[in-house]
Amino acid sequence: MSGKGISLESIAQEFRIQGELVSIEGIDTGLINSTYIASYQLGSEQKRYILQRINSHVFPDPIAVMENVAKVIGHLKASTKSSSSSRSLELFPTTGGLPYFKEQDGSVWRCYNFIEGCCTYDTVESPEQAYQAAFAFGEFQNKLADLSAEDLTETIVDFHHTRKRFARLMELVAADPCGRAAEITAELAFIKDRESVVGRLIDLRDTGALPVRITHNDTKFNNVMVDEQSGEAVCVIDLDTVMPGLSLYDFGDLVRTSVSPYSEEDIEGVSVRMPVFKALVDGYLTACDCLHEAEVENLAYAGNVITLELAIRFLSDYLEGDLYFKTEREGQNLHRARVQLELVRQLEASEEEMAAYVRQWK
Ligand code: GN1
Ligand code: MG
Repeated sequence: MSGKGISLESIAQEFRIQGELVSIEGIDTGLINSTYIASYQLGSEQKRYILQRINSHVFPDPIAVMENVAKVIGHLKASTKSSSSSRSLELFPTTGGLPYFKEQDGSVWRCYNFIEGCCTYDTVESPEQAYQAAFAFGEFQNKLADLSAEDLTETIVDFHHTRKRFARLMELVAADPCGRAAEITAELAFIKDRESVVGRLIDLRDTGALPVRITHNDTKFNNVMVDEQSGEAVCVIDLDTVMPGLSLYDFGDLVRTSVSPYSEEDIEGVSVRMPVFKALVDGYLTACDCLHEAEVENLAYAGNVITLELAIRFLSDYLEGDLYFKTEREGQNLHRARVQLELVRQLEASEEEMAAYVRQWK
């Protein structure tokens, strides 16, 4: 069973896939959606597909999500700008021709190709890997530069509005719905000291200095498929949050998830590896030539803003009773927030050096 309604097998049958369904197994990936691998036999060949149920608590309008995803995939395919890879993410429609299947209970499912011979990594192991990932996201941004921000729906309103995320945290501290606010005094003081940072990018957007583009909005390092043999980035995945946004949040999230040698769950050894940061700038700017001056100027600060934002989001979820991010144990969101705040500290210490490197590019 899918957990709620009809069986996984029946859901798989809704999609236009050739061959005989052999197996479906759940995989543990991401903090939001439920993901399965469906294997099909076609002649002597086995092919795999990704089936996903969209989390409707996080995405209140999953159909708009799928319309956005389908538009972006179509645009990437039609782009005349050259591609570094021939493999890409594809959506398989339903037998009725839709890019999603809606179950009777309202759950929305979609089906992607499984990109064989590739994998994702949670942490960056070398500057070359960082370059590859940044190149892939830079290329993605470049190809979407001629898509109008009005063409896509803002599926999570104010997703990267760091100032509003900050305000929401303050509300939650005041309301303290789960009686946890007393545990976060130190974290809260640290965040309040950085109130000026939360508006840094949003204010530049509001004055028109930063353009609103179609962006990815979830550019974690592990959202890049990497060829297992060559180590080259093959394509960007997890397009759920493609919508109007700022390129700097995308670059920043790449910094957040790449510069430190450890994952989001590990607080020991959080640090900023400058060679990795430099490789991110090189990869991104080599692939993406559409950025405005104010976007390039702020590349060194973007990581800091979104890392603070993630700390705020993890803390807010902790105060609300862990309703948003998947957790396996109590206190996990608080722990994740602490990891992010440690990274903020480290990024602040490296800010001058990062800015000096970016200036060389201008
Ligand atoms: C969520 O589940 P995943 O890994 O795709 C979240 C991101 C966070 C990330 C932190 C829609 O992404 O914003 O940066 O967790 N996605 C959404 O790991 O909220
Ligand atoms: Mg995601």
